[in-house]
Amino acid sequence: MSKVIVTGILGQDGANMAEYLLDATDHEVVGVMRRSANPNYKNIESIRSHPRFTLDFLELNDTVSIDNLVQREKPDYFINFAANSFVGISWDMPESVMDTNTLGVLRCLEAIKKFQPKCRFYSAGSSEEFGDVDYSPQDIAHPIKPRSPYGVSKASARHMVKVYRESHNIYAVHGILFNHEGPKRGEEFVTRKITMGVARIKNQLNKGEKVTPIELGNLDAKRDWSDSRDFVKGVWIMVNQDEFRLEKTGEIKDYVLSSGSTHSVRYFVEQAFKAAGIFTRWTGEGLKEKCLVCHDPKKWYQGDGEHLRGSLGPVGLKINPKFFRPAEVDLLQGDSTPIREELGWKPEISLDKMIKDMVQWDLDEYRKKT
Ligand code: GDR
Repeated sequence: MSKVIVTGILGQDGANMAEYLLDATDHEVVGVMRRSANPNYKNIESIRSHPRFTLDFLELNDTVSIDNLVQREKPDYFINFAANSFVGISWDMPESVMDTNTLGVLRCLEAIKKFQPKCRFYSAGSSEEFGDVDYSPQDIAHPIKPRSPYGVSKASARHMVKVYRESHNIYAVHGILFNHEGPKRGEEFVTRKITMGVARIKNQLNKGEKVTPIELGNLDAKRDWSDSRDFVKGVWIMVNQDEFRLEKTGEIKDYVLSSGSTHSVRYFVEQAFKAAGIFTRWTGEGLKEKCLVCHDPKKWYQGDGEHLRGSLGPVGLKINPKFFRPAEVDLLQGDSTPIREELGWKPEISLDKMIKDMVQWDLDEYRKKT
């Protein structure tokens, strides 16, 4: 039995990783969180009292806390999902983002080097490292062209991991993960913001109440979305790639995880409303664009079925310029062929199934609250 440290345990990926390991392996899992005055344990409700699960603490900004954790727990694996993970906020606090996402990784690598050199390390990289992309789909060889302080922080961490792997012989991997979502997703990310808004609007329509629209920024951005529950399996394969590799090369490599398909934010909005049984119709352009919603689309048409009536259904979504970013990554689409062919990973949950799961989860949550 091995001991696996999973940082960021209260977040989506940390919680999914721990759930997966407790279910699929016999390893001990140490879930690691920051000390916080008001922690939210919702994502780990199902595993908190599991006999192979314990909670511990760490601050990525504090070398002493990382050194102590590694000395105390003596892990076989250290999977670091703790991060400042919201791209949008990274322009407002670039220094803190670099400190957590880049120096934090460096501090973990140093602690492993000093106290537990056989420990395997996973660093959570991002498609945001590709940024202003040159070609699609993006593979591991795509140039690093970040568009945000967040992207810079992850790209720097990637180089650091490589240096520690090559200079100090540490089994350290930096996975390039494209967007990954699910019911445990943080509420500030666009997918969860949409599915929570859809659940609210569904209830408002049902009760005949005034509809409060979802407010978003750029609807045309395209992302390669997958389900986090598929990705944590890929991460586990990456830190055990010597076991999974079909051809025994002895080489430790970084891999991309992605679905290979790309869709716009607008598509996600339409599918999320559809999953809740709500019809949508777009009107207006630019900042005036709106998405109308209703349960019965017949109300929207004249007799010939072509023209919108003067009085339209309620607005379910409108644009708010404050959600636009200073610089946008317009399109991401990943090429995960190497991990599929060399290590046998493949995703199992389709985008439409994931959207349905998220909407259903939020409808249930909304019902519990009201
Ligand atoms: P992203 O995820 O920046 O791709 O990073 P996010 O869900 O925040 O944005 C996706 C796209 O949606 C557009 N968008 C909005 N985004 C948010 N959050 N809120 C809005 O109101 C909104 N309106 C439009 C954004 O402009 C963007 O184009 C995620 C994070 O999980 C990173 O940590 C991770 O590394 C990458 O995915 C891969």
